[in-house]
Amino acid sequence: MRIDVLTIFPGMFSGPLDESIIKRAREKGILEINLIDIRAFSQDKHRSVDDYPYGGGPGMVMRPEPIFLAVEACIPLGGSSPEIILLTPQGERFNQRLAGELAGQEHLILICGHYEGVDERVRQALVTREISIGDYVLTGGELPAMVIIDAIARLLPGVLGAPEGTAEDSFSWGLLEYPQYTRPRIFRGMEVPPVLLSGNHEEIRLWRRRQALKRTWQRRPDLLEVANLSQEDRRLLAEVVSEGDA
Ligand code: 9D3
Repeated sequence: MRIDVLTIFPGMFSGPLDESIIKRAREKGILEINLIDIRAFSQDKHRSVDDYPYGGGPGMVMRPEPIFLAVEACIPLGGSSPEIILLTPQGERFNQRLAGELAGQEHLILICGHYEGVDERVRQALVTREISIGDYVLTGGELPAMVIIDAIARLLPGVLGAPEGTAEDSFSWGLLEYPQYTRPRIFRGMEVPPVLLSGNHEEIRLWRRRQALKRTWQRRPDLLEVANLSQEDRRLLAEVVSEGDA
């Protein structure tokens, strides 16, 4: 997969995309990330990328020309048309479903918005979808672009090692995880639940499932509304709810 990122702050991307799993995905050639400095496509002598809003008002607006030229430079002649995504607080909320959808594309162009926004004609004539990563105010689209790249990268075939922890079964999907422990068995007086040392795999499975359901019920009851629960899950959940403890 190829991802072109258009930004006025390409330096912000050094680090997060050069480490760990994304670094390896790039080295393996599974993921190609190109950082494009929008300012390099500004034609005026001051290399300006923003201007005053027509009609007045506070702040600045990103000029259309450098963005159009940068996007056009990314579109291969006679190739399949890339998805052109504007990162903006006004976009569709990013989630795992959208990550999966985007991971199926051959070529993405991510445009990082800034200032008070981008000229509306970028939306009108260039952008194929708009994405927000959540309801909080950031300074620009750069961190959202990195979040989206990270979520997509781990879904690309061959990026994660064994597709064991990757492809969660339909039952685990959308539940919070059960508590995990490693050595030592007693750390600063806090003990590992004995069931995990019992060697009884069925007991362990039931305990973990119960813990996952309990945690989800306590912290994210909204997830249980849409979760795919088995008969056994419903029984365990009913126990957890009737207990009503912490
Ligand atoms: C002060 C300007 N705001 C007026 C209500 C709108 C605004 C525009 C641009 C607020 C923040 C930003 C910068 N943020 C993004 O470009 C952005 C973003 C975000 O702030 N939160 C969640 N997802 C995203 S995606 C892009």
